[in-house]
Amino acid sequence: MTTRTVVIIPTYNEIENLPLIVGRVRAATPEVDILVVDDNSPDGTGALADELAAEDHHIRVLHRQGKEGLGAAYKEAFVWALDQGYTRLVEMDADGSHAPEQLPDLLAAAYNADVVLGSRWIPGGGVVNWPLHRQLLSRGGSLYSRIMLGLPAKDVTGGYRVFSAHAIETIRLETVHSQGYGFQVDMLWHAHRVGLRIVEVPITFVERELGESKISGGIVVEAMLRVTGWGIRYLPSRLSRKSKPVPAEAQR
Ligand SMILES: Nc1nc2c(ncn2[C@@H]2O[C@H](COP(=O)(O)OP(=O)(O)O)[C@@H](O)[C@H]2O)c(=O)[nH]1
Ligand SMILES: [Mg+2]
Repeated sequence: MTTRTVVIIPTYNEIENLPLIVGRVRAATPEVDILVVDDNSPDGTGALADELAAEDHHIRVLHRQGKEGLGAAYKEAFVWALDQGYTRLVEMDADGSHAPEQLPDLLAAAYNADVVLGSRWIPGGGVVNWPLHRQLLSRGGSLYSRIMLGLPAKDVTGGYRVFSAHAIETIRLETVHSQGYGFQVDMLWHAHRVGLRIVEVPITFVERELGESKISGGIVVEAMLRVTGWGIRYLPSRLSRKSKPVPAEAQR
């Protein structure tokens, strides 16, 4: 089967970053397509995306009604991408934190995995200019999720990932309910439970220089509460089956 790859870039008020990230992706991986998923950004990011798409047939745009969070944007984009026949679906932030120049490394790993996680917290990975409180949140959140859920990864909250179409189909998106960044943990938790092959590839995450972060306390609390709830709910079965994957049909 031919490999067809799409890089999905969710945007909310990223008008300064969008042309930069799109240009870098096109230069680093000319054969892949790009889907910008804009939540009706007040700063006009969506209109700019349309202009870029009009000049380059590798670029497509999905316009959503309003800001509903990263999870909702990605879910709609995944459905679109499967429908279009893409075989590999990449998640990438618009703000330059995920270097397109490292995408070939992730795509190479995708030949032997269903889910490739760009990882800051394995040897060779790291962060640049990221405030200490964000590093602690990321490391702490990853550690907590590993303990509570038995997730087989060091960086569980990252948003630089490659999923095979098979992975997205097997995960069953209608069972993934997290809206904010907890979505990333949720996807990984689903992937793990259905027994998909997950690998981590080191990345260097560079904090944005333009625009503003959309993270909020509410997003962090949502993720924490969900992880705690899942951990408690699934602890008995984890203990009894020592982390044997649960078949897709058994998921709720
Ligand atoms: N479509 C869409 N994109 C979003 C939303 N929230 C965040 N993003 C995008 O998700 C990516 C990561 O967001 P960012 O604010 O940089 O998060 P941080 O890196 O964790 O501080 C960026 O490309 C944002 O524009 C949303 O509600 N809808
Ligand atoms: Mg960012």
